[in-house]
Amino acid sequence: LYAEFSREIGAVSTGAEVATIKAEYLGKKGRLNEILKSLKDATPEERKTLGPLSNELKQKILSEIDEAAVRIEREEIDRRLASERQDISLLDSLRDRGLGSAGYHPLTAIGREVEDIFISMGFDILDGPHIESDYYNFEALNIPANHPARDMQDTFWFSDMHHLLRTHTSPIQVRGMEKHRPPFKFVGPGEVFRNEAIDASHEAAFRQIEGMMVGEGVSVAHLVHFLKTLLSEIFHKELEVRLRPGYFPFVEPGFELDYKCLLCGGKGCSVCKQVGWVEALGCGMVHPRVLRYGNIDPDLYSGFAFGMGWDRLVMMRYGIDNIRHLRSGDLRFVSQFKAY
Ligand code: FA5
Repeated sequence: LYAEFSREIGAVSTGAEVATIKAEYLGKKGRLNEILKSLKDATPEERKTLGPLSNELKQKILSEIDEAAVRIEREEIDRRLASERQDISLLDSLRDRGLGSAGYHPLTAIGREVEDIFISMGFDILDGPHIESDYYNFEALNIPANHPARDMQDTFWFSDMHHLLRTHTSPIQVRGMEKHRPPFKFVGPGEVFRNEAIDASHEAAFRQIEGMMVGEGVSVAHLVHFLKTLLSEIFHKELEVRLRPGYFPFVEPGFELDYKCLLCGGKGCSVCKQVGWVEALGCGMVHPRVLRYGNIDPDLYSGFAFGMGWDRLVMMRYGIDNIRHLRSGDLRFVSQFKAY
């Protein structure tokens, strides 16, 4: 009986066949049960040896049936893996079908480069919401209600007049101070929104990268060092930059940093408004009142902060002469930036 079973079980290739064999040998009317039934006609002596023998046989058959079921399941998985295999990158097949290829949008590509540079300098990456409260976007940044500086950024307000689309990434400074105790340094990249006239270098939705470092003895020298390192790593060369005094209520002193326009070499074009320099970022030493809003004692700690225009960085890096291309959704534009 076992020899016959072995031959049959060795040849099965489906789960249904295994079930049939199981019924044939181990079912109520199965072949093993027939043997067990016939034991009643055997002598007590014969029963003594045949009983344990048939039990042993039953266990052996059961375990081989289990093994066969596992083997078949595994074969079925292998078969499906082979037949349902998919090329998840799809790059080659898209190219073969003449459908072009995937690539990062230049804003994404530069964003990742900037994040990597800051991570290598020990900065954390923080995030914040697009919809902000008056408190985070203005008040905690030393811009109280009715302060004229509120008019520097044309704000999209919600009808409750307490919420708005953030006009800059600076609210991330306040959120960062709530989470971190000095010393700390972080950057916060993201989309910002302003209700303003659009031209070659101004959008109503654009990106900024906020940066903040707070600790004992942090000075303007640190600020200049980090910004210079960032710019030379992004452009793979020393950029010609100039630092001008700039007014932002949340820093004191405040500066604006411009770089020599790479599109016209400083001669003047539509992006730099014929002045030869592009406004890259605002920065300065964090105002003591802002540190206090973050529960940081300005007598013990100082810090710098900057907010950099991400779109303009991308434009300089790739020689893009109009900011509107970046969000045009025009495939002829984005397909020029390939991942390989
Ligand atoms: C600010 O938004 C400040 N929050 C920056 C700051 C942060 C100062 C921390 C001090 C400390 P400003 O409005 O100048 O500043 O914008 C910063 C940069 O964003 C500009 O230098 C420019 O590169 C970019 N930018 C501003 N407006 C636009 C726009 N409409 N389209 C594209 N880029 C813009």
